[in-house]
Amino acid sequence: MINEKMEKAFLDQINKELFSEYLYLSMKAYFLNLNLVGFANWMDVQVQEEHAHAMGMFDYVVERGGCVTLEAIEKPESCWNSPLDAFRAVLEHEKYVTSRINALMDVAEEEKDRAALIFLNWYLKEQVEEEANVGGVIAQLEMIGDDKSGLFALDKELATRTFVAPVIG
Ligand code: OFO
Repeated sequence: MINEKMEKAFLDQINKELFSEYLYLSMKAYFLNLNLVGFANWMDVQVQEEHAHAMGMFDYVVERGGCVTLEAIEKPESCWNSPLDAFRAVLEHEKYVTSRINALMDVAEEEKDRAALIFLNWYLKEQVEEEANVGGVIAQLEMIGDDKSGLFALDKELATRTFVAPVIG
């Protein structure tokens, strides 16, 4: 059974994951408005991933006998200055999420909740992957600069990203 402190920490993180889903949905709209459908597809996959992350924790809390109380989701930004600006915001956000996962693991350590630590390992590895992925797109956007054909080529590449439901835990 999950204790109250761990339950609260997990619920807080579920809210953060749902905010991530919301943020990337907002970015999807931004890219659709720019007619960059490949970038929008990349964000759509991100939306589905974040939903899966939230639901993974939701299922975990329920499985451990906890009670899920959902809080309001913060309003995300809706405008960015450029694709590069948006992706830099993604990286900043993912770094923040990584820090929150680490904080959640700190609580699990304090509470000697080893099952939670094992479960959260998956999320930590996922954060390493997410930051690397986003960093890769940022590097390409920096190389492209103002070159429209480069942006078009990258849009085509990002259109190929597909969602694969993660096996969490
Ligand atoms: Fe849930 O990994 Fe991004 O935020």
